[in-house]
Amino acid sequence: MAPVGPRSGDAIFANMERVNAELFTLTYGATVRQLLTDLEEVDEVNKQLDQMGYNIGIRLVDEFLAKSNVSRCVDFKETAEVIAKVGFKMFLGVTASVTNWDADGTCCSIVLEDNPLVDFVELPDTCQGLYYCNILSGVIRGALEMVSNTSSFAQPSIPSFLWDVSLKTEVTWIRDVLRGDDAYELQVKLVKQVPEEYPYKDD
Ligand code: MYR
Repeated sequence: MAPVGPRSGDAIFANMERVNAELFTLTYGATVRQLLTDLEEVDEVNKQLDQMGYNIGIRLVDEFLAKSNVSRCVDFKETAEVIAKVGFKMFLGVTASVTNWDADGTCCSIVLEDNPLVDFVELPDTCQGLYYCNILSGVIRGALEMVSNTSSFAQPSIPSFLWDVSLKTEVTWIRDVLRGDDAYELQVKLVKQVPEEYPYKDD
């Protein structure tokens, strides 16, 4: 019989992390299931998941900045890398890669090989049009509205520390393993950069 003794802190934390991740995955699944019951139409569920993600995303940036050592990104390319490598790791426990940049650096894909949201998930035929992970597109869209890039918007008349730039994006699924594709791929398209001047005047 194997000796029974105190388990190392690392083992306990690893186990807690696994349990937390499973609980999160199951809770998300229960939320999607409830939305399907309540809203009946998969298109409505897709919209609702996106909106829930957006509401989370606009709040996530503060936590992200508080917990990470990341400072302001210089452009959209750096921001996309930070989301894929640091943001996904922090909030989902996996990293993603950024690919398929267009020529002017305003459109890219974030590709996830591993997606803990879909552990234990199999979609029935009645859910064919469902974007099960649509919460993620909303999270990215919301988070990007709250970040500010220092040099991507030039406004020479105002000192750079007095303005922020909100990034308005469209985020759409290109590939989805639950729909038979080989990976999860989100296209992130920068539509507009909106300068937000601080309401601050030094008289
Ligand atoms: C800045 O330029 O202000 C820093 C930009 C940091 C953006 C980080 C946003 C984190 C959102 C993570 C999304 C995770 C999805 C699961």
